[in-house]
Amino acid sequence: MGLIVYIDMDYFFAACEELRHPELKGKPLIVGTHQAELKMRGVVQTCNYEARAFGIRSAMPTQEAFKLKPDIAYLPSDETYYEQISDRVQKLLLQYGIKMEKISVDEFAIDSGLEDYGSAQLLAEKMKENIGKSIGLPCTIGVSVGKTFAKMACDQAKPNGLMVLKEEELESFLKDKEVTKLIGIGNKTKVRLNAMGIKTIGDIKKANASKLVAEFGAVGAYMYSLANGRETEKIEDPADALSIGRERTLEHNSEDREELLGEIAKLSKVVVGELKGKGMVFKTVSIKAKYSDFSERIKSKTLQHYSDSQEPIDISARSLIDLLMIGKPIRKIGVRVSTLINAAGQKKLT
Ligand code: TTP
Ligand code: MG
Repeated sequence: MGLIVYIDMDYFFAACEELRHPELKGKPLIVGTHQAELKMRGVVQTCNYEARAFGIRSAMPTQEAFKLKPDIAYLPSDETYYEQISDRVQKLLLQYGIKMEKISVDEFAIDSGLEDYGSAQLLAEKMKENIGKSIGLPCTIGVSVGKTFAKMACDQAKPNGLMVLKEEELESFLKDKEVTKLIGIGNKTKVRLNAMGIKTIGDIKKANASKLVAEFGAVGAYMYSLANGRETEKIEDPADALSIGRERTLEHNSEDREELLGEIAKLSKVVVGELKGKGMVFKTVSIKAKYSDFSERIKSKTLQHYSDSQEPIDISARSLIDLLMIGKPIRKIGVRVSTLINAAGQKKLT
């Protein structure tokens, strides 16, 4: 594995709207969950940086945002359009790098295959410029020795930034940061860590590894190695597996079957959209759960016939979800279809 280039589009949904409504550029703008007539019932999905200057943030009730900036521009979310732009960014990035993982609608992790920081930085600069010129959108890029550190560099460089975080700089980069800056550590874990006298990532590094494991299990081992600058997560390139998938981290950990199936249905809709766009049909459905302790399980089902519709995915999910609900809260859910052939039925994708 070479250096990882991690790309996160800036204020993505709102930036996509500015692209087709250039008159809104430079003015505070919210993209919200609800149609304009019902906007006060919804929440802010994202907002541009002009709106952030007023203290407006993702997940804030729209009503609250309007209190902070009464004359702010508002647009309802149009996720089909954002997915299209996301696909264009993905296609553009596929030209670079040896492996790419689409992390979310606006995040991509690329294995550059490069070992030296200078060349990786040059590659990142080219990508940033290309996304800006060809698509017209700003993004921020982090480059580092692994996916997590590259993402942390990216977060720190936002917006419209580029940061190369070298292995030898990791210790000082991590040392004084609050524990929640480590990807995967939420507020609950933070409270428990604080109770153990651990406030910064540097404190995790100095902590006793077996105590962390005793307290947090796999999560403890994970945070200890990251705090020590060791990173093990690989780039998972779906092209290797000839499949199409999407996953999403849930807003709260969940053990609610219907809620999980609802999330799966949203993901399978997007997967089927991409599948149809590529003119493909599938025969295997996989559902993946990542649990609160960071362990993962994948369960699959093979259909009798090829399909390109959402229904068989959602029906399969109803039986697969029971195999995944093992008494541990689920933090991330994924849907993937595989055994793909093109809809004409002849050629296997290679
Ligand atoms: P993010 O990358 O977290 O946020 P962003 O791109 O809007 O802003 P930036 O990266 O510059 O900080 O999320 C990507 C998109 O996901 C975002 O544009 C809208 C959507 N989203 C929600 O719908 N709800 C949320 O709570 C969050 C955080 C994001
Ligand atoms: Mg973003």
